[in-house]
Amino acid sequence: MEAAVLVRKIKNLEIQGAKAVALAGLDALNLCASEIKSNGRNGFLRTLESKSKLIKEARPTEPALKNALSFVMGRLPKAGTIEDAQKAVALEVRNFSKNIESSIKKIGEIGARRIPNKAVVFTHCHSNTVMEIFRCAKKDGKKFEVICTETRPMNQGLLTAKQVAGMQIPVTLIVDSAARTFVKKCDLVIIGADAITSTGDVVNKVGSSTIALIAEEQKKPLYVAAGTHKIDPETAKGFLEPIEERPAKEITAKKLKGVKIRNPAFDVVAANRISGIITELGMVAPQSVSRWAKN
Ligand code: RUB
Repeated sequence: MEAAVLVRKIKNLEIQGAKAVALAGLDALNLCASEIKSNGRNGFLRTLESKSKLIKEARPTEPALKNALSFVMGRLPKAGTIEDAQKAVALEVRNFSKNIESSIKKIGEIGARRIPNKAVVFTHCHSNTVMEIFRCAKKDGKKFEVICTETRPMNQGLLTAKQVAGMQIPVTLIVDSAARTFVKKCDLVIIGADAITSTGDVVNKVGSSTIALIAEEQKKPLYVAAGTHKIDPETAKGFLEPIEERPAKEITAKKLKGVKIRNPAFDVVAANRISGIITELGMVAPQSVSRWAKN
């Protein structure tokens, strides 16, 4: 596959979820490195840097993607041939990808311990990390059920429901607007994340902040499952996490005269509404992000 095709798939959500986006972005960078035609090493590196920037821009609210690509670009050898640089890209892409996979495995084990036997777990959108928690809890012999939202406008919740059912876990799919009715009936909420800010706020699929408010109102714990590669270092410098605004056609294909359509893909769950962030380093308080991020 060509790098440009992969980037298109990331942009149009054929590849979705922060983990899958980061892994696909790494693959795209590796493909770019093998596609670049350049005589000199410096030209190669300049072109690769601009390709890396384009890949990062495919999904603006994805620090895991940005961190992964910056990590690889920052570890390329300072001297040597183009082939040396290409080999280094391939090696670092492999290393970072393995890192993401092992982080999710660890989060799965830690998160599964928070699911009590016979629990009803509420989730939103589709998170590969939350899926791993469900997989581990099932493997541990826990009996539990899942309620998930359909997640308008792109219906990622249908994938969640399908995968959960595939694990032989009872699952109920609801419309997003029924969230309050069903959070009342659940024992805990577990959602994924696209970004973690330096103050411990979490950015996830639009609707997450409403679910967090309901969870607070109903006194239900809300956990966020997310690896530390999702921390956005830019937020520590004072920048706000950018919220991706997606095309109006995702909401309706109809032309509605005089109607403005807004389609933000994400919203922000305040740190004080999060009972814990489940990371590969352990269950941590969102308020302690800046401390554990350095370790
Ligand atoms: C997906 C979304 C998910 C996180 C989970 O949004 O908000 O909750 O990405 O990440 P989109 P992970 O469908 O717009 O990509 O899969 O790494 O747990």
